[in-house]
Amino acid sequence: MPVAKPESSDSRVIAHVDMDCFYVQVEQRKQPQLRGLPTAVVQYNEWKGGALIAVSYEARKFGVKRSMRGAEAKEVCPQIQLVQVPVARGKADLNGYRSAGSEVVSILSRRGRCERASIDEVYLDLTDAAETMLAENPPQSLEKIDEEALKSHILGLNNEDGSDIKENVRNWINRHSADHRDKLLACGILIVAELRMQVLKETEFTCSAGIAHNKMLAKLASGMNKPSQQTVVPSSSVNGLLNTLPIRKMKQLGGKLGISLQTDMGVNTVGDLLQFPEEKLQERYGVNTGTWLWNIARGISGEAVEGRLLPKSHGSGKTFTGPRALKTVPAVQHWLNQLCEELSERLCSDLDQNKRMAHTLTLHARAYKSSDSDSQKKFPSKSCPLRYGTAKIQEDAFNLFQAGLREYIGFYGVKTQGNHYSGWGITSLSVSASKIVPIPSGTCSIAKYFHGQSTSHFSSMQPLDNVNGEAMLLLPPGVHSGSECYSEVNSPKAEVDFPKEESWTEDTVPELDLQEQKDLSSSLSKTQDGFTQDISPSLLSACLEQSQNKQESDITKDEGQFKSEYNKERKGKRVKDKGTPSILELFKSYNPYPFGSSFSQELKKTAEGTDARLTIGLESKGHSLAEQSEVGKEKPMHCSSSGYGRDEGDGRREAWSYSIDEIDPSVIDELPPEIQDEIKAWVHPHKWRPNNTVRRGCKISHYFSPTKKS
Ligand code: TTP
Repeated sequence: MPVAKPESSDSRVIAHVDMDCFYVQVEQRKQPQLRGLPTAVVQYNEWKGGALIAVSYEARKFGVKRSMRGAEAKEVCPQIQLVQVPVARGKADLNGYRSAGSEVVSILSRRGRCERASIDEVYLDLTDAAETMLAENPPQSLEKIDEEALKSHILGLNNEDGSDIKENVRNWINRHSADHRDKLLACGILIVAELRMQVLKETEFTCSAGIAHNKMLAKLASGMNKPSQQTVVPSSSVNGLLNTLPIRKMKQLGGKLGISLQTDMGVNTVGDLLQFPEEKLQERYGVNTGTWLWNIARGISGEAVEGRLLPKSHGSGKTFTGPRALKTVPAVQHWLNQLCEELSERLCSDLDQNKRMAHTLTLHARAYKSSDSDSQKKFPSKSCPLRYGTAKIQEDAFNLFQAGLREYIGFYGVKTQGNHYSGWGITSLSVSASKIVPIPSGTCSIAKYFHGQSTSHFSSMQPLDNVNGEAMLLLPPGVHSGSECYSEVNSPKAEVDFPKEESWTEDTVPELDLQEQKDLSSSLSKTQDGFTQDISPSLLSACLEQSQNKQESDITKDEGQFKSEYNKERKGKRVKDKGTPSILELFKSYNPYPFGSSFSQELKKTAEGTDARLTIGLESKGHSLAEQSEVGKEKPMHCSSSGYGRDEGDGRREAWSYSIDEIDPSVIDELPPEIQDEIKAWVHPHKWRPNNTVRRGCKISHYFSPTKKS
């Protein structure tokens, strides 16, 4: 939670811009004949005409609400135009809305720091622009003030005496006696009005805005007068605004914290918080939250506008309500595959267009258990480091699901009926990719790129194709998905920064309330600790795998850059090149299931009583490695990044075996020295010593990202 500045020093000019009935506007731009008509965007399904997800202001006048189904909307407004959300892969396709949002962002970002807060929401820090205007071209010097600015709602401005409202606004903007902060807000009014007009001109979309001295107040204000209007919160009106504001309406207080404030402290409005000393709030809710509550009661918020035009995370999800609930593992896998395919596509295009990579994959689901007393139990969200490539994401997501399901249903608590699990159903599924960071460019060495590369995260994972869902669920935990390797997403806390992030998921959106979306953002951010800025070595091959034609040239470019950087790094050290060899080629062809390989056999023979193959890249703890290999006797063991896994109580760690046959010897020289040493230790096991540690993050296991054998 940000440490707030004292109120008096907050002279920033912050705007929150929110598109009006956004999806409707996007559809109306596509079909201009719908403009001005009561319209709603509906996510179609057979049940009562599907769920409304956006409603035009004309339709709202008839009482149409987002919570309605299409059929209900028709009842209250027979002439309503229902437009279906585009569909791809059997689910809503939001790409058109996303890019429409980007058009708006590109316009709004012209006057100051801009933070894209969701698909249709933006924060702007216009302080510099306002200061410049005040110094060079103050409102008083303007011949004419734009009509749009004059339509602004200025909280606290008395419009009840019958005077001309626009004239009152003009006077407020032009006040010579105003303090510096109000003068800055006056400039903000003009700038935001101009930006909104520009958005309308260039995109045909209307939007509403709040203008204040901080994000919290600007956000509160933007929703007060819609559509296509702007609202201003001078500091003198802050108390009046907050005194009567229901506590649950406040950003971040829509959930558990808000409920606790109401029930435990008797706080119903934000103003009610004023009665509590800071210490009391800290005592009850902890130091940070207590201080934060004390501050918001006074309209103080130090949260900065982040310069971020791109989403913080990507997500893809779908709900399966009522009879559509998924009740078999294969059904879940089918949908997960669709979701992962979409996610992977978006990750690749983010990489392609913005040179950014995501590092954490998270699976969320909602489920029910009909025959369980603990029916309130939530399906645990699971996350792991993200490996690029559709097949890998699908594989990892499925394993995350299984880990979650095992925990959710209780290991032995499942009664099976054929391939159906009578006791549970999945009502929503989503996969998200977070911790998105730009690829470091320029001087980074390959070693730095790869440092901390996370490999697979599922110990002893079996290929799934031959195992039916039922069997998978009944295998002991360590056998099929290695739950110790998954990090559980923490429960959300109050210090969430925004409720609607692009991580929210399409089909789930109608059923996710804002708090839940916020919770999702929060939980995603909680999983990010401990990750280094790494790049997945499987990335390039993964993207190739996904879209051969389009991506190939870019990938090749990246590979070239990648190789040349590494070559530079090696400063002329001779790299053997026999035409094909490249570590990237190796990644493309790497086979993670090398059972029966001659290498493992060879090492078995030569490694002086210890099965050396399983110690590569691992810190073996306790258990004999041969014992571990028993687990994967029939099926190959999988790798896991030791950095993310939790040891089991018995100290067992993940294992990973390689086939030397699969490693093109000509690429070995391209590897960093640490890795070369490690490989040499395989090939000359007599030189291998159990305690021979290589630098953490530079192990061979960090380079070879396994994928499911096709
Ligand atoms: P909102 O900004 O919440 O709403 P809106 O733009 O439709 O209307 P308003 O003028 O009141 O701001 O959401 C932006 C878009 O996000 C919305 O047009 C459709 C989509 N959305 C969903 O799909 N499901 C939801 O539950 C919400 C809240 C939004």
